[in-house]
Amino acid sequence: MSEGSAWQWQEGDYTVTRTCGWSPPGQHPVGWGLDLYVKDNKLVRVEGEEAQPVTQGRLGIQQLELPAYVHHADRIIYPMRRDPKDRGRADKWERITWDEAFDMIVEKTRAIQAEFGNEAIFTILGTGRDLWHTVPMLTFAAFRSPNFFYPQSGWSCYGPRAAICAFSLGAGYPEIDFAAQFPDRYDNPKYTVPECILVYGKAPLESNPDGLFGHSIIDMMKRGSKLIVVDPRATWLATRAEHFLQVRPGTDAALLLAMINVIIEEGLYDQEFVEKWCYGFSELRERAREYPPSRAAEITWVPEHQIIAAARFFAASKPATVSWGLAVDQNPNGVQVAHSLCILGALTGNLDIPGGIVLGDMRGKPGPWWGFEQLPEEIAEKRLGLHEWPGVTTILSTTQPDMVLDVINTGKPYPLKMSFTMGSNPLACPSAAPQQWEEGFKKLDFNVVCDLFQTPSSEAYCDLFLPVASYAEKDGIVATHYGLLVLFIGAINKALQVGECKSDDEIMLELGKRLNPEAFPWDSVEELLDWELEGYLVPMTFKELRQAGWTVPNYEYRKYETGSQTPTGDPGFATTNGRVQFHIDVFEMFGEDPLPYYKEPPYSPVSTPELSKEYPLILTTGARTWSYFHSEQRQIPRLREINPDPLVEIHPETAAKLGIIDGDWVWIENMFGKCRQKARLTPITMPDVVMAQHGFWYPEKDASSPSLFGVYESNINNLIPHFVVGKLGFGATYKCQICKVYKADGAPA
Ligand SMILES: Nc1nc2c(c(=O)[nH]1)N[C@H]1C(S)=C(S)[C@@H](COP(=O)(O)OP(=O)(O)OC[C@H]3O[C@@H](n4cnc5c(=O)[nH]c(N)nc54)[C@H](O)[C@@H]3O)O[C@H]1N2
Ligand SMILES: Nc1nc2c(c(=O)[nH]1)N[C@H]1C(S)=C(S)[C@@H](COP(=O)(O)OP(=O)(O)OC[C@H]3O[C@@H](n4cnc5c(=O)[nH]c(N)nc54)[C@H](O)[C@@H]3O)O[C@H]1N2
Ligand SMILES: [Mo]
Repeated sequence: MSEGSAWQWQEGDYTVTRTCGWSPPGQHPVGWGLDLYVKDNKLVRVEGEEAQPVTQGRLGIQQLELPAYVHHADRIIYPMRRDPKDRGRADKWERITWDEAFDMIVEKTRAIQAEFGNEAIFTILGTGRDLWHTVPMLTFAAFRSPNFFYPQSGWSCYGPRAAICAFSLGAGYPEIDFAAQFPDRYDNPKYTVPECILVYGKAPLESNPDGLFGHSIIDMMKRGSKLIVVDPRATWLATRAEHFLQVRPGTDAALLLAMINVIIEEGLYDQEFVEKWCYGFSELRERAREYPPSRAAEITWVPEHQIIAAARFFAASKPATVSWGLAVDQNPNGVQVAHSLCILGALTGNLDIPGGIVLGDMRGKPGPWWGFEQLPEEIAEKRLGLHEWPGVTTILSTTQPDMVLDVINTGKPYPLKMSFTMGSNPLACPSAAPQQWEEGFKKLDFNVVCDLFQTPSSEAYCDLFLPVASYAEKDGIVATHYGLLVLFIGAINKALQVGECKSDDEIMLELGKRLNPEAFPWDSVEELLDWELEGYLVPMTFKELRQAGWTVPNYEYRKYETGSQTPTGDPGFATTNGRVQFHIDVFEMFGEDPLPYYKEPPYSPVSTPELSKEYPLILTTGARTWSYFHSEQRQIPRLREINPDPLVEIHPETAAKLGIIDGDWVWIENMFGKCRQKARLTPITMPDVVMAQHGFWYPEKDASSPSLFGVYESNINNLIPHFVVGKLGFGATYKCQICKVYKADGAPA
């Protein structure tokens, strides 16, 4: 500990460590600037670090509760083992040493590899915590298996947006320009405040997703930005928007195609940009003609005049920008929604201009592909979904998730035998039809879980539990958009040690050295982080970064003009023909329509009118809450107090018809399953739409099977079917289902 260093110093009895938050506990890579106060190896207090240029000392309640999380009595702080015959028995865990744990993994890995091949091992990671290089390295370079995935049906988060953006824009990730890349932020002379921000199916104040500090939208509103919000719920931002389009869930592609129609037919597009940089304009115009605003109004329930006014407003604003969210992905028609949003940005000439849509370039080394070169070609060829789901597997290094469950069940094209879960709680949170997944995991010979707490998933299927360090207990790097669009890079600095916990990177490195030492030349996490910084094209070592605290890259606008957008250095976009593709050529090869189109949700009053008689309400799920990150933090008292029960939002008129009052426990049910949540009456949702929270389990309940902390009692994913996804394998029905709601006898037992 270097007294008085820039990142760690003494203040009275406290050692203060300056750091940038990422995970665990989960949050996305905003890089919250924090000062951690530690006394006698106890984290006592967290302060916002005002010098961090993006968050400027502002924190959320989850960051403030870090001490309660780090020192929680339920944390698992030693490796633990359990006989596979005792899966589901919480009383059967036995403490072991790290050496025993690593030896066990090596032994099982070798045995499975010898009998069934490397591909019989697969790894799972959850949402974008700082594992997007760790798990691929572990999979490809340590286990030398081609199979890793993120276990949400239809890969319904971020991946679809990133992939479609790569296909149509040849870019990393498009984000609103909130001046994160300038140390002096909005005052930088290169920057322009957007005139219009289109907030699309996103709740950024609560979610701060993927590198966007949500509160910056309010900073920009204070500087004059006006909003268009498209959401079925009248969110806080929607009520302050110039245009609020209250859309029927799952119908977004029709709405956007109508906006594109208005912009083209009224000649409001940027002709010069389109002629010079875009491809497929005339086909797009023809397609958009199929969606006049009158037709879109019928489909989406948004009045025609509002669609026209919003389209005109967006096109007239310069710069205008788009902040698109999870509702784009959690929809089997989501590829077309994503494509339409990329088109909207390009058509109006807002790509990579100050205050417009900033773009990640394609020159770095994206974390998800790290270690991939270690796979022998004949093994890489065996990646599940490589041929069946090329839309997923061409741009992303993972498998198609739903397919994995089918392969476990059928053993075809080859048997799967071992899983390694890092940073996911599949049964409580991401997986559709979670009980089917539980059965699937239980068929495997050996399951490893790396987590901080026992979860419903680990109790259900884990045989070897590896205890993980929180971000207060490790060194690491925060890079916005996982390196796909680096606007800010921060150092995570270790402030204390809890039990024998290790960081995910330490676990990966130690296992890698044992399983395939040639591919793991780094002797410390610090060396690994130096290599990671190189991958992000940051000319700094980790030591230098931590001394500086953070760095912002030398961001360049209009990279397509200079050649910085493409790996080859050629001007243009990194697509098959160097242009923004309104017509995505490769989709034809994948059997998909190359132009965006609207398709009704698989279950809706229009597509399944018979079912809708029984299940008359439209169900959307998972709008983010202040207090929780997915299935985490239910055991943190102050966070639980804010949102003690799982809530389903119901419009008061609908509730009155159903005889439901605020605070009643209700059943939410459809043809796939049911669960119990507490009614929250609110006019923010539409009368025909209910919104149910996701990820709820009860750490205070029985950990053993069949309760598994009551994981199925309030689990909204009981109602989401397995493998009902879009044509390219992306998008499921998490935000566009149908259901009925009726009063329950009371709370779950
Ligand atoms: N119905 C419905 N379901 C949804 C959603 C929805 O909107 N509606 N949202 C979906 C989305 S977008 C996502 S991304 C998924 C998320 O799904 P998951 O990523 O699986 O998220 P969690 O359930 O929080 O599981 C994370 C687990 O990893 C542990 N953990 C946290 N950080 C770390 C870390 O850094 N390392 C390790 N080793 N462990 C860690 C936590 O303790 C927790 O048990 O959920 C999806 N589920
Ligand atoms: N506090 C907190 N922050 C988080 C997370 C968390 O669990 N908790 N999870 C993280 C993760 S992994 C993700 S992916 C992000 C997601 O964060 P966001 O992208 O902000 O997504 P959501 O909050 O799920 O939903 C955003 C909005 O979409 C609306 N919506 C629902 N259905 C539809 C629809 O069909 N069409 C349209 N246009 N809108 C719809 C909802 O009403 C909601 O207001 O948040 C991240 N940040
Ligand atoms: Mo997500």
